[in-house]
Parts: sequence; C-alpha cells; structure tokens
Amino acid sequence: MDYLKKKLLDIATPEVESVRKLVKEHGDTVIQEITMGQVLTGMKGIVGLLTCTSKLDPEEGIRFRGYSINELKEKLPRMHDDGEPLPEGIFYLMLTGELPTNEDVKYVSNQWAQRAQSIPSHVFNVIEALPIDAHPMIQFNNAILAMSTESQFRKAHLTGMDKKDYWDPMYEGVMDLIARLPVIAAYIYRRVFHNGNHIAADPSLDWAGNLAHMMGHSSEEAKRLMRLYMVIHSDHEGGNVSAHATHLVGSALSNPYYSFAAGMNGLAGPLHGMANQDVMHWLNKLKREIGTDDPSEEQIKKYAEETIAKGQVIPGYGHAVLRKTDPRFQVQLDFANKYIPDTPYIKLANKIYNVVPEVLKSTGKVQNPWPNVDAISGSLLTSFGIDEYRIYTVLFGVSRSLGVLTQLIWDRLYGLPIERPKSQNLQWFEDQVKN
Ligand code: NMX
Ligand code: MLT
Repeated sequence: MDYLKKKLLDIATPEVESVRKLVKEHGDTVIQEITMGQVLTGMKGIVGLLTCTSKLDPEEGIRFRGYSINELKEKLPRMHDDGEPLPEGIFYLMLTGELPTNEDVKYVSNQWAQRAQSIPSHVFNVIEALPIDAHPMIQFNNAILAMSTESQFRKAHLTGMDKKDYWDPMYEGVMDLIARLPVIAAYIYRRVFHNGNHIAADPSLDWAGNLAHMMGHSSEEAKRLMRLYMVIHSDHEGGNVSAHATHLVGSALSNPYYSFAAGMNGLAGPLHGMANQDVMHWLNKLKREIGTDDPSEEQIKKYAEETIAKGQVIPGYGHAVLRKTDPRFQVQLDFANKYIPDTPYIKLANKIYNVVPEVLKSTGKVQNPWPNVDAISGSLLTSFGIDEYRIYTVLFGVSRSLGVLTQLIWDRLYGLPIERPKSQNLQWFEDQVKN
C-alpha cells in the first residue's frame, strides 16, 4: 500500500468508527425539523448528506477542510512564490484533511502524470465517432464512460471483496480518472476548435499546467490561471448537483466512472455548470443586440430587465445557498486585476456587477442577487485567449473531479449504504396541512 493510501486509512479509521457509533447509539435522535416549503422547493437547507471535503457558509462562501480560498492561496504549495496554489495540493487536503508538504504535492503530481499515460485507444475512438459539433460535454461524458472498461471496482466486487475494503479500488479508479481528465479535455478542445491538431502531454508539468499546455495555451500566465481555476472550482460541499449526483450513483456501488459521469451530466445543466458558457452567450448577445462592445450601465440594466421580463434567468447571478458575492468570483477578479486589468471583458463583467444585483433585488423574489463563480470565469478565460466558450463546462468538470471523487472515496470509507429517500404523492402533502 502506498504512503498516501496508508495515511488515508489511518486518518479514516477513527472517523469510520464514529459514524458507526452515531448510527448505532443515536440513530433515533431527531436532528432537524423540515418544512413543506423545503421539500417542495429543492430540499434547500435540509441536511441529508455527510461530506468532509468542504463546507459552504451562505455569507462567507466555501471553506475546504476549514480553510478559505484566500488562506489556501498562502498555505498550499505553489509552483512559484508569487503564483497560484496547485490543484494537487487541494486534492491532498480534501482527501486527508491535512495541509500537504511540497513532497506530498510532488507525489500526487507524479502519480497523475504516470497514470495519464495509459488511456486506452478506444476512448479516443469513441470521441472521434461523435460529430465534431456535438457539444464538448457530450464528448467528455462519452469518454468518461468509455474509460470505465478500465475499472477495477466491479472486478473487486465480483471477487467477493469485504465491503469495508471497497475504498481501495475506488481510490485507484479515482486516481486514474483524475489523472486522465486533462488529456481528454484537451483532446476534445483541440479536436473541436483546432482542427484535431493535438499537443502531447509534457510529463514534467503539473496537472493544471499540463492541461493549459495541451490546450495550446502555454504562457506562464495561462498556466497560472488554469491552476487557480482548477482549485476554486474543485468542490462546493456535498449538495450541489454534480456532487450529489456522483454520490447518489456511487451509493449503488457503481464504479467511479459511472458515478462521475452522472455528476457531469448534472454539471451540463444551465442552472449548474453550463452557466459559465451561458454567461458568455448572454454577454455576446447583449453586445450584439445593443450594437456596441462597450455598453453603458444604463443599457446593461435595461437589457437585464428585459431578460427577466421574458421569464429567463441572468446567468452567473444567484445561488441556492450563498447570500453574498461568491468569493470565487472575487478571487478571479483579483487575478484579472493583477494580470490583465482593464481588458474589455473584465471591464464589462465589472459593469454588469454594478447593475445586475439591483435589477435582481427589484424582482422581490431572488434570494441571492450577487454573482456566483460563473459570472466572471468566461471573461477571464477569454481574456487569456481561451475564447471558445463551449469548452468552459468541460474545464469546470475537470476541476470538479477533485472534490466529488474525493467525496466518493470517503463514501466508501464510511461504508455509506444505498441512498433511498421516501417520496409521496400530492395527496399526501395536502393531507399534512389538513391536519
Ligand atoms: N436571474 C433571474 N431570476 C433568478 C435568478 C437569476 N440569476 N436567480 C434566481 N432567480 C429566480 C428563480 O428563477 C426563482 O424564480 P421563480 O420563483 O419564478 O421560479 C426565484 O428567483 C427564486 O429563486 P432562488 O430561490 O433565489 O434561487 P434557486 O435556489 O431556486 O436557484 C440558481 C439558484 C443558481 C439556480 C439561480 O439563482 C439561477 O438560475 N441563476 C442563474 C444560473 C446560474 O448562474 N447558475 C450557476 C450556479 C453556480 N454554479 O456554477 O453551479
Ligand atoms: C457549485 O460550485 O457547485 C455551485 O456553486 C452550485 C452549488 O453550490 O449549489
């Protein structure tokens, strides 16, 4: 057993025991009251999941194992003193709960570089069998499923493995999958947007730097942006659609590929990860319809009001949990101000930030009028030359693998059972208020 797995097992053993004890000794303790409104409007606020990787505070935003993004910018290993934290580090932190050393990060980076080298050729054949204009998320998800021929998880199940050991083949599958996603994402990007002119991986690079390199954006700044992007999109506790879907499918003891593909199908929805593409669509339509690349705040306000009047949402704004500006928005704005202040898309994103919250507040129904992570990520990528916005949700997905797949390893460590909530028909709900 390698040192990381050994460490994980040592850390997990007492936690697994605590979970068993809670279920056994306090299984009947009532921990929460639930309202009709919560059940009928997306189960918001109902605690229904056990997740250790990160926690979302409505006012403050995300903390990964207790650390805010700004704290992690200081505490996680970086490639350069003035650079961004490495995704390998946040993976290690989410997995073990401990801050990694430079050596730990190197170990993860080397593991991923090695495991990325052996993607079977049929995975690329599956991508090539799809029309070139199939959305990149369709290509991404097909490739993920195609990679499941590699899964040891099902084989372990068939050999009659003790269920407390399932975390081990899950860990192996997760490490393979995370390692290979940048190669797959870059392959799809070059296939769709660069005439299939592919760029080989550079195993000397880190995971995110290599992704930027294989996409053909190999300036130092683009690599720094990719590291930051991969860190901040990695996890948002357990209830978001991509994490929840991955976890739910995993609860049937589906292998990591099936489980992650389920999560990615959820990420492809416009109210979740696809919002990063829709923001760019909305911005460009706004510019086209107003007839200028530099609209005034007054013009943006009118356009936003028209969007709402048509019964549509303004992508990049609002959140199911957050009630303040998403710190992931702010950290991207800080990055833009450091490297590319005053570029047209960043200026436009700032103007929108000045007017859209007031427009949303004036509807009287939007719970959170502030920008989320997607409000600026596309403007930032575009400003660094990655302007093919149909790839954006794939990039979100590559990053999200770090969190949801770590959660999946912990699900198997905890030995969580199959998930099966109760449903009721309308009559039942109406009967509840009659009494
Ligand atoms: N523009 C217009 N209307 C909105 C917006 C928005 N950005 N956000 C919420 N509303 C509406 C919402 O559609 C609902 O209307 P109705 O009652 O007529 O159905 C009402 O306000 C109340 O919704 P909330 O309770 O505030 O939001 P909810 O928790 O249901 O949904 C989102 C959260 C994120 C789905 C919602 O804010 C939204 O659709 N935002 C735009 C899409 C987006 O940016 N998604 C990305 C989220 C982050 N991510 O990366 O996943
Ligand atoms: C996410 O990053 O998953 C989104 O902000 C959505 C969420 O947390 O519900």
